[in-house]
Amino acid sequence: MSLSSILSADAIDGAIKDCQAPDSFCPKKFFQLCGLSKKSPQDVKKVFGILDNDASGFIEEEELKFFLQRFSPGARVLTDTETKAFLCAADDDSDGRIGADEFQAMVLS
Ligand SMILES: [Ca+2]
Repeated sequence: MSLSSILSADAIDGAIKDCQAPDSFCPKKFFQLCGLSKKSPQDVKKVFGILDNDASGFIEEEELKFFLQRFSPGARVLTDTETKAFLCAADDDSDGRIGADEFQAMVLS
């Protein structure tokens, strides 16, 4: 399973280019630009599985840092500020990591 089977390469490129400058990443905007906001809950869950690199059932801060690189290997890593803001925005139960339900709620709401 890879992201390119769910999202179009052009949409991914566009979303990555939009946040090339450090600290310009906005998760909501990214999910819209790459087309994920319009996908089914099942597809969003598949994407979650790819982002959860160690298959722990959660996206931890260390994995979140490399968020853009899962979409495109040449993309930059997120800055600490972006990683923390992303985590805060999604982490409803404040356990310091993003669960599948939290990810889905963030992407689809
Ligand atoms: Ca994980």
